[in-house]
Amino acid sequence: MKRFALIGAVLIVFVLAGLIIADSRSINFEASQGYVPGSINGQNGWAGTLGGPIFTPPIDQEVVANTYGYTRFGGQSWRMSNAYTDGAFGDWPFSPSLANEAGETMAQKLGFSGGTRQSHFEVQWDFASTVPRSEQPGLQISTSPDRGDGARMSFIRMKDTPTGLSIEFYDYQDRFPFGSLSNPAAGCGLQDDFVLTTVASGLNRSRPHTIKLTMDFLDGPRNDVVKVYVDGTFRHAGGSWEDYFRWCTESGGGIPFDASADQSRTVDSMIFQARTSGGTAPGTLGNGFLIDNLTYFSSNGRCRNGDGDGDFDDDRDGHRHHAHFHHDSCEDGRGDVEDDDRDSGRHFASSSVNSATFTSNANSQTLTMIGTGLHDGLPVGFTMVAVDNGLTPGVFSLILTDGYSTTGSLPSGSIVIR
Ligand SMILES: [Ca+2]
Ligand SMILES: [Ca+2]
Ligand SMILES: [Ca+2]
Repeated sequence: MKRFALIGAVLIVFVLAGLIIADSRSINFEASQGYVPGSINGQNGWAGTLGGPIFTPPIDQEVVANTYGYTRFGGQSWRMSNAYTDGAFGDWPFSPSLANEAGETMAQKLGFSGGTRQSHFEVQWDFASTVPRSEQPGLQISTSPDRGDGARMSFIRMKDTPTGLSIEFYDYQDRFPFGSLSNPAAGCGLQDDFVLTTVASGLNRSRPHTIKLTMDFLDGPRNDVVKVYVDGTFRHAGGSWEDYFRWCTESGGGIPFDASADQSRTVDSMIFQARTSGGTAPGTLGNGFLIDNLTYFSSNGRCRNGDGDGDFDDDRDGHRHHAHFHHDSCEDGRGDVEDDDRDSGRHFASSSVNSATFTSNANSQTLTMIGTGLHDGLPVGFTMVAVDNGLTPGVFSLILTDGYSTTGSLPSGSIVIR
C-alpha cells in the first residue's frame, strides 16, 4: 500500500504541473476583498468598455449584504435584475480582466485584451434567486466570456420560470455548406445561426446553483469546444461563437471579407447583461439574481477525457470480462473504474480516483487512473491503464493491490481518450 501511495503522490504532482494555470481571478464580493455595498462600477476593476462607466442607474445592479440566507455566499453578494434592459454592450458590467487572454492563434484582440495568449478559458459562478419562495416572472440575466467590448464568444442565460430556474446556452453553428476563405458567405448563410440549448430546467429556486463553462480554442473553424456543467454535472458540449466573427462580415472587418480582421475573438473577462432581446421585467427592480463565488482563469491545459466500455477476453486465464471507465479532467468528480470477471463472478468497482494522467504517442493515447475501490467487497488500491489505439482495438489493464490483475483488448467495445 505504501508503495502505491507514493506512486500516486508523484503522479498527482505531475498532473498539476501539466495543467499550468496562466492566471486566475476569484471574486466573492466580500468586504475582505474590498467590495462595498452599492453599484459595482469601479470596484476592483469592474467597469464598462475600456474602463468606462457602467450605465448605472438605470442598470439595476449592486453589491448587497447577504440577507437571503445562502450560507455559501458569505456576507455580501452581487445582485442584478432585468428591470432595465437595453441592446448595447458598453453599458454593461465587465469583470476584471485576466493578465493573459485566451483564444485562437489568429483571434483578434484589438487592444481589449493582452498578455500571453492561452488556449483554454474556464469560468465558474454561483447564482441564486433573491426571492427563493416565489417566481420572479420574466427574470433573465445573461453572461458571456468576452475580451471587454461585447464581442461575446459564448453565452449563458439564467432564467426564472414557472417550473423553477433554468439555464440556456447559445452557440453559433455554421451548417453545410461551410464557410471558407474562397466562400466566406457560406459560413453566414440562411442555414447558419445562433442555436439555443436549454442545458438545465426545473432547478430548485430556494438554493444556489453552480454553472461552469470551459472553452478550448482550437485554430481553424468549427472546432472550438465549449462545455457546460451545472451543479458539478456535465450537461452539454457545443461550439463557440468563433464562426460568427469569422464569416459574418458585419462582425469584423466589414464588407468585403477581410481574412485578417474576420477572425475569432479573444476572451479575458465576463460581461453580465440584461438584454432587451431576452425580455424586460420591471417587477424585478431591487431583486433579480445574486451572483457569487465567481472564478475564472486562462491556461494552456485543455479538458481531457477518457471513456471505455465493453467486453474483453483475458488470454492468461481465458475469462471473459466487462470493463468500464470514465474520467473528465473538467468534471468535479474524478470518474470511475469497473471490472467484471464474468466467468469467476469477481467484481471490482472504484470508490475514489486519486489521480488521472494522460500520455500521448504518435498513434495512441493512454490514460492511467490510480485510486482505491472494493474488490468483492474488500478495500484495495488500483491502477488502471487504458490505451486508445485509434483504428485498432483499445487495451484495458487493471492491477489491484490484492494481487489481482487482468488485461485484454476490446474489439467489440470502445476506448476513447481525447
Ligand atoms: Ca460572497
Ligand atoms: Ca453554412
Ligand atoms: Ca476554432
